Amino acid sequence: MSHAFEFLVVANRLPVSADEQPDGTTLWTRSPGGLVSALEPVLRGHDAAWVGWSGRFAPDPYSTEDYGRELEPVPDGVGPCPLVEVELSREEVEGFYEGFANSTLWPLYHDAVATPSYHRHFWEPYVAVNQRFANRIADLAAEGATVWVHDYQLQLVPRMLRDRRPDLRIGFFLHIPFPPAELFAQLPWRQQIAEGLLGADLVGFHTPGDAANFLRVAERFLRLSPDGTGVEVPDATRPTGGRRVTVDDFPISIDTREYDAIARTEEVQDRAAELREKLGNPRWLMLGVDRLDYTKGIDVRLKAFTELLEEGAIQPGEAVLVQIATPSRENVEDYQRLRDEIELMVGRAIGDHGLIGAPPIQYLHQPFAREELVAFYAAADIMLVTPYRDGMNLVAKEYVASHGGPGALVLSEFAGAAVEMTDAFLVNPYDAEGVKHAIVDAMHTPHDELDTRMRRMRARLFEHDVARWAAEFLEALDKSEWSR
Ligand code: ADQ
Repeated sequence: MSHAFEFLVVANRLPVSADEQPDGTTLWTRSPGGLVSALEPVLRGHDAAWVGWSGRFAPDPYSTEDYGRELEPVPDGVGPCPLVEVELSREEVEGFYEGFANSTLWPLYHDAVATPSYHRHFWEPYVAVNQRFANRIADLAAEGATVWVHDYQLQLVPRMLRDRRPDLRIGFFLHIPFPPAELFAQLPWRQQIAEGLLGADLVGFHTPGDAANFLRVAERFLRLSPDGTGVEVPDATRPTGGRRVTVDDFPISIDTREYDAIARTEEVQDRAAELREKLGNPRWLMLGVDRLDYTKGIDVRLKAFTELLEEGAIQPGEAVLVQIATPSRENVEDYQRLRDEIELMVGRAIGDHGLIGAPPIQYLHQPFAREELVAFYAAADIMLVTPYRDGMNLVAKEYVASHGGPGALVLSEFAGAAVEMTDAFLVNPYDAEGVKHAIVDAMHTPHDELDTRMRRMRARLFEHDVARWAAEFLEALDKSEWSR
């Protein structure tokens, strides 16, 4: 592709997935998601492309099995804009993605709730893959183009890109939390990561706390002098010898109107009623929806719910907990162990407290279509979102957007969403008694109060949707020092 683009979105994954079929052809499907729908208008309005990995493995030049195999190029028209694939081999995915991204950075950035692994054989492919991304972008971007890099898999890209293309306007957004400096200190490559991010003109986070953590890291490990809104970094290519990096919070959101509209359809309303019916029309339908990830605190709510059954605060048949846990990162060992732990907890609770035909917990380890998820949200009286740490947590927002009437959101203080959603029943997920209290409180709060709290959360969510998030980030990038 020799065309030079004015606007590039860069993320680990392309907004499509490629499934290789038994007959050797590739089936391309669009991955629906908040980021794609938020960016769609911007992508369409600009001369734009999306750079990322397709999810399939590039041939390994050292493998005889792969001899002569080539990847079919991404066909035109499958995405919202031209898609540029960065090819990754199976080995690179193991080191860069399953290794450094998901076994080092993911646990470290989530308060080390699982022990991060620090291996040079993870770091090296992380550097190599980030460099490949940077090279691709450098070759594709028009003079003075805007580049928006996403997430923890690509933190070295801003600096690598600036080294080759100082003319570009570079924004970076982190979708997960940024840890406190004391924890970030563990990372053997802390300086390289901090410098990598500071290659951007604008670095965005979900919450003010994340932004403050990052500025403190710049101070402590790079000996810079940040102020409240950014930091000056040395830059020999500038006449002043330096440039300013803006650092700010941009809490991501969802397409609120779309969730609300889906929830209002007759099909979804009927399905919500049918789900309640099938679950035995319990007085309280409680719901958890998460990727099966150890940061999400699925165990927290299972434990709380089970203890409430044991203590009689919930009578058998009175409440049902539906836990939807999407399969996730199944090649990473911690995730395999977590699945066993969760399924043991569910099995025990059903064994100890189930009635014939009426288990107190329904566990679904499956992906669902959006309409079906919305039907669950619409049906649920109490939504349980109890992560130990979460960048934002879109599920909390999706519930509020989809649940028109009175309903209660039990929400961890350690989710980014808690900053905005102060009308939720906020809990400390490490405090088992506190979580139980919040659930009981949610069960017995009068409907008119639940209704008022829900209305306030919905009003905020309608005003702050994902389109506004993207627009505010791009506007701030536009105003960053680059343009002066
Ligand atoms: P995630 O950790 O994936 O995202 P979250 O924000 O909750 O967490 O988003 C999960 C998404 O997956 C939601 O849109 C949800 O509807 C969907 N989903 C969950 N279970 C599903 C199922 N069974 N079938 C289909 N869809 C399902 C990361 C960060 C978050 C941050 C987002 C966005 O960890 O903190 O909010 O990025 O920045």
